[in-house]
Amino acid sequence: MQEFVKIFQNYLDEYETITIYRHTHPDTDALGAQFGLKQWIIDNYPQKKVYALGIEKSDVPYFPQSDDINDEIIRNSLAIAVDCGNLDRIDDQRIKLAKKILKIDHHPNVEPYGDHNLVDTNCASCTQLLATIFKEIDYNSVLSACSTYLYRGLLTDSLCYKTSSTTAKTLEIGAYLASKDIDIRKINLELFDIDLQTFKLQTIVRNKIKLYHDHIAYCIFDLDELKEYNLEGKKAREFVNEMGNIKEFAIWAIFTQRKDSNGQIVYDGSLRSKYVAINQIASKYNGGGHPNASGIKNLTENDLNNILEDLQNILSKQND
Ligand SMILES: [Mn+2]
Repeated sequence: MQEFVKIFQNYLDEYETITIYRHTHPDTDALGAQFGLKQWIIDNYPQKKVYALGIEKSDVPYFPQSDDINDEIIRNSLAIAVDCGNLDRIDDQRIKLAKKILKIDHHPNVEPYGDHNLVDTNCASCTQLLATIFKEIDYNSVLSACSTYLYRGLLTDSLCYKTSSTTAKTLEIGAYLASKDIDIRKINLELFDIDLQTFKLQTIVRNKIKLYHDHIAYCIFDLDELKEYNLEGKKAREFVNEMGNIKEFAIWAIFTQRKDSNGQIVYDGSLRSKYVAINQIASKYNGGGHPNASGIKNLTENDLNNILEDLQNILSKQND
């Protein structure tokens, strides 16, 4: 960590203008890291100019909008990219214009695109890494607003300290941030309270769940239902996570109907699993993804039955 702190401080000392970047479709860790870092620089280096960039408009009310600046400013700046493993995924590709790039991240460093890469995969979140650096520099350098941004990222990327990436250090940094006059209750309400419509849709999903054999849960939304609930297929499939913490479910899925270009009814699906890898099966059905989270598309009614059977087969094999 000492090495990280030295590199970070040297870069900051050298540049008067700093531009900060996040990945596309930013999650709370990306936004928390970006605005937490910006706030920290404002609090600790008030004479420097610092901008948070990102083309996509964020609809999250508790993060500010991105700054709007011209290329010239970027050309004269140090770029710091947070929470982003590869350069292509950065939301403002003008990062390439900057004098130097400093990458600060917690994903595997497969693409070390920075002039320096401060990467620690042992951190549950990028915000954890940033807070660790700040604490090391000066225990008192993190103030309330900065801490609130960072704490949001820490909480969401660690799924409230539940992921396997959560360590004693994650909790230590959580305690450190909590000591900086933040409103923990308010942060949790903002992050995790859902609106009434979402709550009602969750209830609908729960009532629709069917079981295939004993450990595969699924639910299907047909065209009429999607219309009735005013839901796009993609949005409906996001409710797949509703089935994620049921002891009996090893694999769970949501399928949604749509009409293809020939007017035929086809199904798209989101698949999840607790332990067994399902991405091989997803790729057999016009899809793919991660071992425990995959998508499939353009299935016929027949495919739908077959995929359930295939999933049951890998489960049985697993249990043999
Ligand atoms: Mn992250």
